[in-house]
Amino acid sequence: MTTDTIAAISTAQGRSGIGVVRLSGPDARSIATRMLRLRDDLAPNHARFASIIDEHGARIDAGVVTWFAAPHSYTGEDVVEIAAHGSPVVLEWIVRRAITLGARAARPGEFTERAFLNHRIDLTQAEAVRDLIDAQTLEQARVAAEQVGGSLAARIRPAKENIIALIAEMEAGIDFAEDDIDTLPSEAIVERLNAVRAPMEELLASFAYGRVLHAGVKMAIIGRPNAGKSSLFNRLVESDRAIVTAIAGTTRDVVSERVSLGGIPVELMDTAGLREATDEVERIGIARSQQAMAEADIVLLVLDAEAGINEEERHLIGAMRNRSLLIVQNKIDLLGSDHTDDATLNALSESLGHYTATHRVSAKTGEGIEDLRAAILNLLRGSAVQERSGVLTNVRQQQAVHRSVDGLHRAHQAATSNLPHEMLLLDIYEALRGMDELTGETTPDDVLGLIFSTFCIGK
Ligand SMILES: Nc1nc2c(ncn2[C@@H]2O[C@H](COP(=O)(O)OP(=O)(O)OP(=O)(O)O)[C@@H](O)[C@H]2O)c(=O)[nH]1
Ligand SMILES: [Mg+2]
Repeated sequence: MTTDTIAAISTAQGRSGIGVVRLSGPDARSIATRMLRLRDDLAPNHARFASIIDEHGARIDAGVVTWFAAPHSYTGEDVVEIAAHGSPVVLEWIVRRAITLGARAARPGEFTERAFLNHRIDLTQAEAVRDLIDAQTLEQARVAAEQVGGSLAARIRPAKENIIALIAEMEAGIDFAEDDIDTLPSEAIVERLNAVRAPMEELLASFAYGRVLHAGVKMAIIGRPNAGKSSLFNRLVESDRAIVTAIAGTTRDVVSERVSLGGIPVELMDTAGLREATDEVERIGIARSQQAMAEADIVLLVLDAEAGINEEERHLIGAMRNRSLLIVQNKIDLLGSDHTDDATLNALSESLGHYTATHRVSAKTGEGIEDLRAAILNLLRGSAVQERSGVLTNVRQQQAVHRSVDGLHRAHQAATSNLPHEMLLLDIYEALRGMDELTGETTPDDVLGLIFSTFCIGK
């Protein structure tokens, strides 16, 4: 347990209706009461009206104060929250006053760090608190909220219990080998390792969705001039963000906008049409298009359905074989009413082989845009099913689970080659260590410090 008391403004910087200063630590309550005039004493989990007073008893503000008694608080320590009017001057004064009375200014994330150190939450829950605050889409928030509730730890719990049971039995077998206790047969060990490995591998696979959900993706819209890239871009971002004209070579620079697709943050980039540049500005613009294409996680190639496909586009498609590529045939409105059977379109689809799934849209009328959105979303999620409870959302978590799966894998090999149990145990311990690393039980202090330093002050 920590012995000092920390204080910080927990609400956002700037003016607001209400602002909250939070205190946590053994002296939280005594420090708070010395700057408050209360009609009724503080009581655990009860809000109290109070005047906030300076050292001479003069009133600075009035607010609502709540005391959460240890250990039933966010940090596990005594916590007092003073909700005053949201004036930065007042809130900063309250923190200064608390410091004068014996508190210390909290570091970023220190409240959550204390919650972790006091075993109120594990490391995945702490990370989820940060993710929840940082969420840019509702889907990110939902997944984070589940994780704050401990869904990730819950997901590995059965595997961890099984591993510990297996270790205990194997250790007993080694320790009492002379006392005639049966050592586990290799087949039984392999079977039990498999039972643990399967869910851990599934968890590892969840990172595909978690990463996309967490970090978002970049998507570049490319194609020849006048194909309708900017028009499509505007459709997808649902605003007239990029300039659209009938002049080929309208877009000269990369225009980007963040949108949420199915809750996944997507940075959409409209680019200059690819062709032989006619001047210096266009040359630079096209170089930037190439750059955007190289950086993008997904490339959306826009073809002009009426004009068909040219050699350059065919070449580009060939070069994108190992990338995530969506081919869009735009301007289908120009093909007449029965374009679903259009010979040019179908011929193109067939000629593309691997990419038969081209998407037919009209950026002008909006036809096909919803289907395109759905196709993009499918590609974003990849093979990963949309999982809500307990997905790995950062590289640290992924590496921890990786360590565990690697250990299980090696243990499996050792067991099938009948290596001595002492050797096998080393790998199984490694698997356990990976699990503990995920929840923070064996995470070194400097790593913890790094994690919590990415939090906001006051959380
Ligand atoms: N009929 C029809 N016209 C379209 C469609 N999409 C775009 N256009 C028109 O095609 C022309 C070029 O559209 P843009 O969106 O500027 O094309 P772009 O690919 O961004 O062109 P650059 O920026 O020059 O590379 C404009 O006149 C658009 O109105 C469509 O689906 N149907
Ligand atoms: Mg354009």
